Amino acid sequence: MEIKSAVFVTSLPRYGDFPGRGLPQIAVAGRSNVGKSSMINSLCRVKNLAKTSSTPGKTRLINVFLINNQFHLIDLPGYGYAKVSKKEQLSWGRMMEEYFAKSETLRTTLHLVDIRHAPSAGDRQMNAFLYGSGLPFVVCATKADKLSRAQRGSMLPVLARDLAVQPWEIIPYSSQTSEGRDKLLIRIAEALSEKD
Ligand SMILES: Nc1nc2c(ncn2[C@@H]2O[C@H](COP(=O)(O)OP(=O)(O)OP(=O)(O)O)[C@@H](O)[C@H]2O)c(=O)[nH]1
Ligand SMILES: [Mg+2]
Repeated sequence: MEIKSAVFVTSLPRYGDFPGRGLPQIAVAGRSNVGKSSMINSLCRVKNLAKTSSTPGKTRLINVFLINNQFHLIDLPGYGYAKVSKKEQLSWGRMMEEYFAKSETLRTTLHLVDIRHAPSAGDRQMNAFLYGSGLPFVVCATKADKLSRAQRGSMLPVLARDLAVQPWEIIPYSSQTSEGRDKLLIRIAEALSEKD
């Protein structure tokens, strides 16, 4: 699959308000600052399509992008950002619950984890939630450019063990070098064609 067009559609404080339900969806989930928005930009090859920031907690809304007039790419707000209040954490939780409950056309979730670190408690919770809901997902290990081959070789089994997937199922990804982009586009195309 090649991405020929990518446009921003809307930012939603509540998924229930989204009028564009119906098209298939691919969601991007992960800790704050893990590289969700950067991955969307590098996948689509559009520089500032999704807003990125070195300050975690930038994406507080569900951002929707329309790709190839064919499917919606959903940039979900990140979890695990220490500086958010209890109230904000609760509202994040409700937002995500509503999203996963109502996104009938969700084909797969790209679960992003940082390749440099063992999964956080939030990563493991997200993973348990995806497993528990029977939702298909793809683990992408972001910021792959920051590790050497040898360091990677020792991290992938750790990620695989903690997230209960096989090491070879994980896609190492770098928004800076586009490593993993072709592989991920193939997985997305597969996910989109599965129920068509
Ligand atoms: N070296 C490197 N840096 C990256 C990569 N992906 C993201 N970053 C950096 O990580 C920081 C966070 O990236 P974002 O894409 O904004 O992260 P996010 O997951 O969308 O964060 P929130 O919206 O806060 O949840 C930015 O400073 C990016 O430049 C990558 O593949 N390699
Ligand atoms: Mg973001």
